[in-house]
Amino acid sequence: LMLRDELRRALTDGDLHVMYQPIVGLGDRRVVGVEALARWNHPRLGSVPPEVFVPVAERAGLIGDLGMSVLRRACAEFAAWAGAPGAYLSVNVSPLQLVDPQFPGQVAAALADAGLHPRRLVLEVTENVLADESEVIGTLTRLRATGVRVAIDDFGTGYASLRYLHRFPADIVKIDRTYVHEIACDPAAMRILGTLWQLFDAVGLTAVAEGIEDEDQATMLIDLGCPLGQGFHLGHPGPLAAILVPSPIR
Ligand code: G
Ligand code: G
Ligand code: MN
Ligand code: NA
Repeated sequence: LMLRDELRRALTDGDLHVMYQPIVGLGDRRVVGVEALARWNHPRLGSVPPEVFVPVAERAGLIGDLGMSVLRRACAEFAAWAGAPGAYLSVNVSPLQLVDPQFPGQVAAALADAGLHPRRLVLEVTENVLADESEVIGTLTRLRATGVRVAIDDFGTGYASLRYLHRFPADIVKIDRTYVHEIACDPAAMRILGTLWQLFDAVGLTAVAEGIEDEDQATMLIDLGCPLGQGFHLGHPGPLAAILVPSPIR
């Protein structure tokens, strides 16, 4: 059984679907955004995780199709969701998608077809894409000129230097969950995080702490001055309809 062929079939048959995890204000717990996460339920293999099928798609030259299929579906579902007006949709993008010159045009078409304003979309890229700078920076700059925003995903796990932190065209920075988990037991990690906000402010990045798994972590992050968070404690990935939004006070 070739996973590559199965994936190709899944793409044609539309077997991939999308789960959404809320991104919330740590102070008021209001939903400010949702991250789209691709899911594949194979009829015989059961659920195949993205850690497995994304690299397969990248090697098989299918990541462009897979990425656009996820993006188009997420835009359509998100546009039809009335749960959190003004919230943004955050979609993961492979570095390989960013070197395809057709990508910005495809994103614009997906947004237009869904009737979604570009400001409602955030594209998540890992800091490792910065390794081969020029092409990727050009693509991201073009996208941002249309209003689409960019998030640096898994911040702290790669090798982002100060130099590209201030040259990289981004709006949001997502602190990797390994850091978030360390702050509970490592005072040095906490002090480092506590000073990063100033740096992020200086370069105009809004921070999201990832992987928040309990209230202690949430409280510590609030004390450290982190505005936004995501994690199992704040909401698991699921269908959009399952995202509980605080009802307005009447
Ligand atoms: O959904 P989960 O937390 O299991 O995701 C595991 C990894 O797969 C994460 O690194 C996430 O960014 C990645 N991932 C999930 N959905 C997509 C997608 O649609 N495209 C890409 N490129 N990566 C994805
Ligand atoms: O790399 P990226 O940040 O896109 O990864 C998203 C992945 O993180 C998803 O697969 C999601 O299921 C997972 N995730 C989300 N919240 C938590 C959490 O609180 N703890 C852990 N361990 N994983 C989480
Ligand atoms: Mn992500
Ligand atoms: Na991440």
